[in-house]
Amino acid sequence: MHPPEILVLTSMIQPAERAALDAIFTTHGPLGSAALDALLAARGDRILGIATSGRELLDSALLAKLPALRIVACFSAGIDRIDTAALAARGIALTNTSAVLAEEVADLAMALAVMARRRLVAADAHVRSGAWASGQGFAFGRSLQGARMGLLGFGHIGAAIARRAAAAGLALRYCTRTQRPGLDLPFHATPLALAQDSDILVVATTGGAANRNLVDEATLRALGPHGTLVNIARGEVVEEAALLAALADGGLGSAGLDVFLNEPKVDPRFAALPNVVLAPHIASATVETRSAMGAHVVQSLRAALLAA
Ligand code: 8YV
Repeated sequence: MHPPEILVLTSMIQPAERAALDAIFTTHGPLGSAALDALLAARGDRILGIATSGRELLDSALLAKLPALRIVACFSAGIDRIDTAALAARGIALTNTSAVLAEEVADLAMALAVMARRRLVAADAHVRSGAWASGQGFAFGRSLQGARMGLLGFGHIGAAIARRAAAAGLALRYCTRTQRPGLDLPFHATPLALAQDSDILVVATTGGAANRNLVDEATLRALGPHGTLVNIARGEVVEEAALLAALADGGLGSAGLDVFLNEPKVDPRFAALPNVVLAPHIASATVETRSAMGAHVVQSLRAALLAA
């Protein structure tokens, strides 16, 4: 009995978990486009599962070449580049790692909020440059104590951020498409209303076309000159040109960003801004969490394709 064949579209699964996939499945990929086309032409009808990530495109054209596909296991929370409607129409299972990585991503969201409001990047430079030693003063930051934190999105990640923020003394409010029954926090129906009632706005929504520019110029400027934006979701959710302008002219006080519109080719204007913390999409990127995410992918595929 040959092991079930799966297609691996992502190179982000760590070696130990990739070895686990190789041990129980016949694995193909990751492959360049020409080699992938050749594989699909030769064996596409034998591929039963896919291991992918939120950064890979899995569209209807690719799915059409996989008539026997039964499961897609996604090594990420975000599934905005996966044609989920096409999967649902064919009854193909889809799993992701939202629950696995939520605590890790929430840690980084809180770190970005603290670093942005307490000016940690500028503080580090102040010491390294010798400015402190030479007697130069360092301007105050803004406190998080009692600050109003608005959560835009309240899934696994938003809820994990809320637990941390509540324990740290922040006053929580949220905005989601529909109000959450039983969630005893102030609800706002729009991002603008949330920003008008927040000192810190944390973007924890899904990405994709439906949420493009959800955080627009008016919302950014409603946070104000002492306000802070944190984005650990997707770059396209925030109107980036408006963000750059508001950070540059003081309409927005500070930002902590782990995601960008055209990452990894980040707009060079960010590098010139002293009031922004920049991270290279590392919210889930720890040894422990990436290993757990890979194990979740292995288990999802095993359960779907090797169940007794
Ligand atoms: C991924 C992400 O975890 O989970 C997501 O949606 O944005 C990332 O942190 C990482 O890219 C691995 O796919």
